[in-house]
Amino acid sequence: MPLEQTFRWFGPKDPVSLAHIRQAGATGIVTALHHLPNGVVWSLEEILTRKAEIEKAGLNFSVVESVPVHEDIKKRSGNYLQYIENYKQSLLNLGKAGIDTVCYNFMPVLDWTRTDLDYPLADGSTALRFDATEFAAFEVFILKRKGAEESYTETQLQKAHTWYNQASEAAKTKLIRNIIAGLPGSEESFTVEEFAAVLGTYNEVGDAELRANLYEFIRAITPAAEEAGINLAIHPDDPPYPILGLPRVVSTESDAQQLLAAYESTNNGLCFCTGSYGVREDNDLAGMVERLGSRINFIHLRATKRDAEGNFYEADHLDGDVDMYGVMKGLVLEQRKRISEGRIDYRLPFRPDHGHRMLDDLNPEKRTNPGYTAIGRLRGLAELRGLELGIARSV
Ligand code: DNO
Repeated sequence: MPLEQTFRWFGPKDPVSLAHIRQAGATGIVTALHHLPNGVVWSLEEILTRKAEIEKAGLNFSVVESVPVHEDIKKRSGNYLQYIENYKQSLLNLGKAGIDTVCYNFMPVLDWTRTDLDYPLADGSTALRFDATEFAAFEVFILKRKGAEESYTETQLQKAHTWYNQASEAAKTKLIRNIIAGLPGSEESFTVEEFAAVLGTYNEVGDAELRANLYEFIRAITPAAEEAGINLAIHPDDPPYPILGLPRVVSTESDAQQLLAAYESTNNGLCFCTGSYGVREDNDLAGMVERLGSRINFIHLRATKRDAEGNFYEADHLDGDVDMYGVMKGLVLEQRKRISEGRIDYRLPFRPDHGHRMLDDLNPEKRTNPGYTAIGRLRGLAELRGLELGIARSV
């Protein structure tokens, strides 16, 4: 049996329709109630309405990505106790609706971060990219974050300064927008002033505090997930290291092991995002699947290509630095193991994460979500599906 092939869908406003997703060959939908503000309870009624819409198109509501975690929970401040109760209630309601997988992340303030959303590749398509120099220019010279210089070497600062001096106003505005105006699926968006103020609210929350808050959160919600029959899947940090002076605690294999140990249950599991973990050279992805496989509840497959200066871009799904063969082989074996052990969670939903802007999507008139074009992801899914079939037939 193949791993479950899924596609992310941003709801009725997504320019990529459910009908098109079905033609891409995916059977499962990954989505969220994006119209609800962060922190509120997802009502059974709203969940069922969305589910019916998906099923009407001949697809399954496979994974929720994400039920967002309120900033108060990450900081254990303000109304965090209430927000945790709300979170548990949303899980119970999702369980009642028959949903069994929920993704979330615990990144302070910003979800995924890129500097360039249309980086031209040699073949004429465009990709998402993270440019370390531009990011440094943003935080040191535009945001003027206190102490930001300390995260950079003299050479990096010089390069950032040169970029800042030479870039046009339009380029600067675009950079700001790319970083803080919210990428698809992000839960928040900010102006520069708002952003500086929000960063300040983390002054007292360092690595140790954020870790403790995450593990407390996991211990609080996993019993509700067990009751609801829901497998939780925490998405790693993207990029997988601290940025903007904010702590990041889901970036490495050791981080993953610690959070899994905080509550031993298959309901407390991982979203194995090869694109995020794969930005770090010290993350051995195929080895991680072998060692952590029994706790992987959801999978994002994508390959980044990094360089020595800390830049990376999103390469083709089977290209880049990720050993996609090794990862896929590990997943195929994990699924067989689950079936032989009688586990019910052997679907192992994966989605082609992001895709290039290519072919018809390069038309400037056409509205697309950065990273979430139909065509680029369709190519990714097609390649991954073929890789899986080849492996499954030969092992
Ligand atoms: C980006 C996504 C993230 C992810 C969240 C999960 O493309 O992988 O936005 O959905 O971090 O909570």
